[in-house]
Amino acid sequence: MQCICCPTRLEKYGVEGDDTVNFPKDFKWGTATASYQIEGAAHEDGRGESIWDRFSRTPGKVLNGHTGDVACNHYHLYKEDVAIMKELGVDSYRFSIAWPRIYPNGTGQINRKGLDFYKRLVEELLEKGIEPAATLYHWDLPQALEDKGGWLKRDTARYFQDYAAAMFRELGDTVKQWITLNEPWCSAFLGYGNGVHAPGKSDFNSHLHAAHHLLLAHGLALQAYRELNLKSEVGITLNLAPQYPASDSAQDQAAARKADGFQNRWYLDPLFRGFYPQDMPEFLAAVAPVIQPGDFDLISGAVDFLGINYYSRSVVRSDGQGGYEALPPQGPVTHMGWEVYPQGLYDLLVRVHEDYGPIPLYITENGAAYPDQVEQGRVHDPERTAYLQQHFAQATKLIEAGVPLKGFYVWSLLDNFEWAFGYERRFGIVYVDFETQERIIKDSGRWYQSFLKGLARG
Ligand code: IFM
Repeated sequence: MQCICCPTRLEKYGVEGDDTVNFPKDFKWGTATASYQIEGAAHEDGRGESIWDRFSRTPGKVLNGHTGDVACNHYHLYKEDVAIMKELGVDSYRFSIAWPRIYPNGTGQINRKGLDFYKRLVEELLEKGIEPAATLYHWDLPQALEDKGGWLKRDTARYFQDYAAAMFRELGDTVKQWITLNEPWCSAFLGYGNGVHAPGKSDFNSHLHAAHHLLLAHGLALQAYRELNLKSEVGITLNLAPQYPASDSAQDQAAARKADGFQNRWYLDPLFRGFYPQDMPEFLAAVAPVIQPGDFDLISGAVDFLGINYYSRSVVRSDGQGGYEALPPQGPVTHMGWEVYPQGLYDLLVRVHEDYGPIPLYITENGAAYPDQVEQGRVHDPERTAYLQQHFAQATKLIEAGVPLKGFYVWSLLDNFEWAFGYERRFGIVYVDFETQERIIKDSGRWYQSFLKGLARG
């Protein structure tokens, strides 16, 4: 790895014990968002219904009955938002494309007006010197496809390939990084396993069918991408969380291994080894009926990078019956109730690198929700700043340890629709007043800005 380093002291930002920050000059610093969480304009320019439109309208599913109808109105305010990113000084912006804006029914004719929005966004970003990084699927499946069975059906993976291929053709290398799927574990388990996310189905075994079809969709999209010989990069983003055993006992160690199988290896193994974890017999039996010859060749096609979303860890112990249970958080928590555990980022990426690498890695999401308030036009969020500082410090340790970490995207640029929590959980480094759509850069955003100013970048 080329390492023309710029020493910047995180110490001066109050991170104890962390010395010199050695970020390569070409390290990408960014912020991330997702279509349904920020765009709004749910009924404009021919956009079709997504599973989140339907789900958020189902009583009791989303806190306070919030929906993404308006969200941050980014569809109309994208220029203002790109200007904020420019002011912050980020290199790259990770956004997602809403499939139902492109294909209102999931398939068929492209809705040019929907596509034009992303063309305008990409153009604006490039004009401001910010690299576009686009995720093709961040959970907003067209409802029309869900009506045909959604991710429980193999056809959905084929429709996704068509949609992905169209986006590769239309936007091509203007997007510097393509991410096929965001967090397939969430789409599969939260959507079809326990039903806390759209489409709200709950059947443990069939969620593994959804997971398989999502992985297949990734593989098919990758195949379409390679056929076009594009010069940008393509990868996938997983939400991974290290699972630590509560004790040294053999039972707790086995429990942690199981939890790791469920959360991490069920996705990492097929992607990078070409098969599901063999130590998970119940899972293997459940998924067997939907696997077809050739699936794993597609799923394990070579990617240019792996995106990892890291927020927290779990500490697990044996439940005494061959299963496992998570202990309550062992330290300070964010507004989501997630433990703040920066060391987990280091442990996780070292492990992924050792077990599945070498593969370039990006942290495609990291950030924290806190109950922010506006005081005299300012938002003081020292906990979020500390959270970011501590995780950036782990990123430097990773680089020093030789892990090929290429970039870091803060989640999120804006406060936004936090899924089942509606607008009650604020992750932004930019505050959004959802009544007036006013944006206020929070202290954490200002900190990020001055951190970026201090770096020598190439
Ligand atoms: O808001 C989400 C995002 O959509 C996916 N990753 C986790 C974030 C925080 O919950």
